[in-house]
Amino acid sequence: MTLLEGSVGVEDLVLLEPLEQESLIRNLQLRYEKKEIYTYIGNVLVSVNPYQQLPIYDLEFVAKYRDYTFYELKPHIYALANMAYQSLRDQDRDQCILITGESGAGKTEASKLVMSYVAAVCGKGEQVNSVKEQLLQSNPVLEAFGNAKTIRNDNSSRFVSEHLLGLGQEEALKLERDTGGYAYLNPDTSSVDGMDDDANFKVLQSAMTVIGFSEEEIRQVLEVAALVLKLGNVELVNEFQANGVPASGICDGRGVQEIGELVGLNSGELERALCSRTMETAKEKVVTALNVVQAQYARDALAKNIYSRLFNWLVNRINESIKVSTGEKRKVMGVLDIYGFEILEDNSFEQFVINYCNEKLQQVFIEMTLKEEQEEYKREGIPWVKVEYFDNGIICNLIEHNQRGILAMLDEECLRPGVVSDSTFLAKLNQLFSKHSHYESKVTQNAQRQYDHSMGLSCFRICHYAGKVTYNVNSFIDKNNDLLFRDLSQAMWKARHPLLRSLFPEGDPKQASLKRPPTAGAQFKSSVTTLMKNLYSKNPNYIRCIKPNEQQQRGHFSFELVNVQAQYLGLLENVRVRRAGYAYRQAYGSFLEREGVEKVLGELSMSSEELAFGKTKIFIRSPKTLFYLEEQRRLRLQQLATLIQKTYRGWR
Ligand code: AOV
Ligand code: MG
Repeated sequence: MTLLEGSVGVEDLVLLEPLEQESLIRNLQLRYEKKEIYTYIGNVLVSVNPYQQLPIYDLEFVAKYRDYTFYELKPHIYALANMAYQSLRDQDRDQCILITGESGAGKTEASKLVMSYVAAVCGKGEQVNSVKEQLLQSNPVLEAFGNAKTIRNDNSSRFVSEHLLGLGQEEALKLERDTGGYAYLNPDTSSVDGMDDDANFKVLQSAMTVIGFSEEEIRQVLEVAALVLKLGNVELVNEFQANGVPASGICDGRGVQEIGELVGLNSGELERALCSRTMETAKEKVVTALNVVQAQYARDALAKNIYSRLFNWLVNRINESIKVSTGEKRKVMGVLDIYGFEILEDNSFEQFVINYCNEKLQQVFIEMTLKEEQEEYKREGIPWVKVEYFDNGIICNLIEHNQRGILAMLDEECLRPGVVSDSTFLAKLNQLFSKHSHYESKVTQNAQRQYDHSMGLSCFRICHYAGKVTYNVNSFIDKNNDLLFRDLSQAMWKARHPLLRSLFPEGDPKQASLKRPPTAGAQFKSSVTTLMKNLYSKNPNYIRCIKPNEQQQRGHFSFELVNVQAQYLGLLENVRVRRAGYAYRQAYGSFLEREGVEKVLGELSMSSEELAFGKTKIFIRSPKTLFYLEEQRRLRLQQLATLIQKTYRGWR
């Protein structure tokens, strides 16, 4: 590995001198222009999307990276995958590979590369091979159901699918080939250059077979997916009750009949579920009619809900089948592809929860990096140097505190009897957090703070680790309440379709309790908590993905765009924490034992603060020292060469 700053910049940002946001981005740019898309921050991998196939992923590369340790070769995703794999195999530690970055930054590609590397190097044998196959085949399945074309990425991981069409099976599913015929499919995105829907569908089917789905299961999965599309075409019309109160009904067309045949659900049941709502109190049941707008909302909520449950079912089903083939006592390597920090022009509930998740990830990241450093110092027997860093616990708390956090306030407002609205929610926040150092709103802004005209009255602002984000509270209450009404889950449970029924266990009247299901915010918080527990129990490996330009074009590097992402990923803070103690460390060479190194360095009369001699490694505090040593080494080699040359001439 070349350490010195040369034409391709430093391979490890820890060695950057001077360390500033700008030099950091320039270094990434320099490397990107030389097609060096990978750079380290210690053992964290930064990856800049090349938007072109680079010849660095073939079996030759796999073989190379398998045989070397982390810093011996150029930075590469295979080096990281190899480190994780070896730690799993040799130290029996469960691994987690965390991949973050914004849409189109290359997260999914990175996760595929990690999986294919592990598949290529892990042992042979029938059992291993079948697990490998299943692992690799899980990708097309998840992509078919989880991806879609968006403005930012032609193959974005979303929970909407259009690849399902182009089936060759449309007869059985009664789907039309023309995607324009489905309200839920965006006609502009129905085809993507370079994507062959028919071929992809065959890949999907064979992948599902390899994973172990039976023909029957495959059929049922496709039927449920088809149901979602058909629901989108169910037309709802205005009706009026005898007393003139607006109600709604289903316009009984072909679509409704097809749904009946597809999943065994009669149109009466469907209509009742979509167009009315049952409220239960301790004493009685009250059925109210929904107007046409409410019914459309219910229909769309149901479709989204079926789809996301189907997707979760697929993920579980795949994991189960891999678990069965590996036997119970297995080690785990989890690959997590997580959407990064997001600041849009108008930020709502979705951005709020995504950014909360990223705030938590940042917290785990810093904590675990520090812990790892501390452990290494301990192992090496050198004293621990206290590291100053920004602890974002205060922001996490502002959001998630059980009684006094923003999420708790939102839930309280959603459950409170009486007139609640987004503005009563905001008023509550303003009252509670007016003095909080990471909370701002138009109301709380006082003389000391600059009055900011860009912030609307219906907004609050959080100072996240990555920057300030202004959230508009409009629809927070509704989105938090976005639960599936019991009428809908009960109707789904009544369908005669085995898979569909199994997706709605709470629809079983015997299961129905009067307890209110958790809000969207509470569900999100609990999954974040589970994720954090999971991370703390595993050895984490980080990949930070960066998108170099908005045009999905090769060779273009936009300084501004990358700058913003680097800020959201907290790269500079990462480098600081990482080199707060000693920037650089390396194992004593096998030829030069500890004493030898000490002696040589002693001769160079280095300051003792600059170096620490650990049990197996030497630690160097600042990059300057390292560069100085490298320079000395180069000079000595030159002297030596000259000397040899002279001697040689003398001989002649
Ligand atoms: P994402 O997963 O981060 O976005 P992808 O992994 O789908 O992004 O990458 C987007 C596109 O960039 C891919 O379809 C490839 O064309 C290209 N790409 C990414 N990484 C590489 C690479 N290492 N080599 C070559 N091309 C690459 V999203 O799922 O939208 O958040 O929701
Ligand atoms: Mg993706």
